[in-house]
Amino acid sequence: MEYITITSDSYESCVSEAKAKYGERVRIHSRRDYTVGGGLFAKKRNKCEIVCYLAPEKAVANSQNVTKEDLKEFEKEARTPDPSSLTLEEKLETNLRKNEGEKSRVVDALLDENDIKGPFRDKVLLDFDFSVSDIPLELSDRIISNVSIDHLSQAHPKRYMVFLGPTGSGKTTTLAKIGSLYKNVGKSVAIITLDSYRVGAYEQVKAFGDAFDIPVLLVKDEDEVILAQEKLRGYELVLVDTMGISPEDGALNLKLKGLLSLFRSNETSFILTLAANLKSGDMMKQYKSYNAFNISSLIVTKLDETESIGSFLTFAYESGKPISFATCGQKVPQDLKKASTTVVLEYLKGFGIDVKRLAAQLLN
Ligand SMILES: Nc1nc2c(ncn2[C@@H]2O[C@H](COP(=O)(O)OP(=O)(O)OP(=O)(O)O)[C@@H](O)[C@H]2O)c(=O)[nH]1
Ligand SMILES: [Mg+2]
Repeated sequence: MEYITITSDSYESCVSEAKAKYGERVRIHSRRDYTVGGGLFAKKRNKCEIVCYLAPEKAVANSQNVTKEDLKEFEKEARTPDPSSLTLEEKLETNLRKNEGEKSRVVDALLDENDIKGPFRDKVLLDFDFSVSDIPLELSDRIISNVSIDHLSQAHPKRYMVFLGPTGSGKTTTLAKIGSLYKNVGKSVAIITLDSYRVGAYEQVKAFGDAFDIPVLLVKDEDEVILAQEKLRGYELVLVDTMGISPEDGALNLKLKGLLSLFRSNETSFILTLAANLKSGDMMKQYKSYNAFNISSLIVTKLDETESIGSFLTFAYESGKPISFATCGQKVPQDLKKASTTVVLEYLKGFGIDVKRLAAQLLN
């Protein structure tokens, strides 16, 4: 049997078109309602698609002497009731079921595409209201309302900010960007680096310090930490760079812990810096290996090297820690963003949310 698909703006216009083209033999096999366009600015449009087939001529002309084949056709037809014969409640019920199936597929696809998994996905989907007209908007709203942003430490950073994280995650580069950011708003900023291990580490951070007129002190042991703290007593913000360590390197871990224990906890924030292109499970492993430092917030780096911020959001939710900054490139100091819901929205994929346009509209 040949099936014909007709698409239009409403069910009624689909049926009119089918009847005009194929006459009284046309039977509706199925119907699908959906929307196109949308996002924050583009208006959504309702569309309807029907799949029809033509009943055999003899079955229409002569309902007596029906063959088994005819009966099968009529049974098939009977399972797909003619929508014009349904009550309003039945119609609503049928549409609702079809729409919910369709909408939950859209939700799953968006969450999969953004690598949003585990407890975070469950939380986002808890009591999800599939009756809303704009599913991507509802979903993005639920995602951002379950993301914790550390606005307080952005506005009032503690005196010591310690940058922790695996090798190459972007600690030193991000520290330089943040140093420049606070210097530009009038804070006196200094840097202490504990990284006397990697060749060129001091030269790298010193070059950033020189570029932004920020003093840099290299400390190698616990006595030097105390001396550096005394020397920098007059500075409002002291950024502390650390060496990237692997969780397996017990000796270096111990050394770092010893040095960092000299920073008083009430005036120090320990920040974990992780690259966005890691899988959420690997981020969690890293987080656990730094847990002894009492991490207070998270920085996500290298957003420019990944498709979506979803893995990081999945991890951040599981860790229970807020996000303070995000970086999106190698340029110092430009490629730094204070974490915000706008940044999160900007890096969600496939939601059709034009954040740049939104920002431009808000500014006008
Ligand atoms: N694409 C991209 N690269 C970045 C970003 N942040 C840092 N990088 C690059 O990542 C590399 C490592 O950055 P570092 O700041 O040296 O990383 P680190 O964590 O201090 O590394 P170690 O001190 O060796 O542990 C450098 O080439 C940076 O330019 C970012 O947001 N995007
Ligand atoms: Mg470094």
